Amino acid sequence: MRWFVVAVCLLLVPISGCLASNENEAAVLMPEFSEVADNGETYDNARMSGQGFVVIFSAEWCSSPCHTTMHAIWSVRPEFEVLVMSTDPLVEPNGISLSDWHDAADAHDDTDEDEGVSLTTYAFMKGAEAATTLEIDTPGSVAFVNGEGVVEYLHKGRLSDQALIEEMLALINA
Ligand SMILES: [Ca+2]
Repeated sequence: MRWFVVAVCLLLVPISGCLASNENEAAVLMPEFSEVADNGETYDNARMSGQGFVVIFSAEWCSSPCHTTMHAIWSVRPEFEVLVMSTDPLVEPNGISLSDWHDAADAHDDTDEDEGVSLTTYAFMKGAEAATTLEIDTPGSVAFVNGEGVVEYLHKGRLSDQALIEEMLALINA
């Protein structure tokens, strides 16, 4: 059966690129997005192209497992530019602004004596449409995207496995 499919593809290649599209059919692309983050800068696909990047799908009101995941990635790769997108379409849900949200995430590892780290290079923004397109309906998922915009790995739920984070950053050449 397979030879037959290949034969048909060969016949169609000049008009449809049949073989090429078959090879790529499993590729999931980072959806189109353009969002203003809490730092006032606009992030979109064009800005992020040519480099591997990480998107944490979270929400303003998600502390667990979201904050754990954010700090786990920071501990593996401090000062890496991570996009933190909210799956909640509401502007300032529960009165929480993007800046409030960033502050709360920074405070996750604070103790009485020590403020720990601050996620200074993380950009917090809305992203419900992108999340929906990727079929992410709950906060706490992480997308590892390569320089061509392909989602190489989509992790659902808490991500605190440092070896796995290292491996996926290598996968996207980040
Ligand atoms: Ca902190």
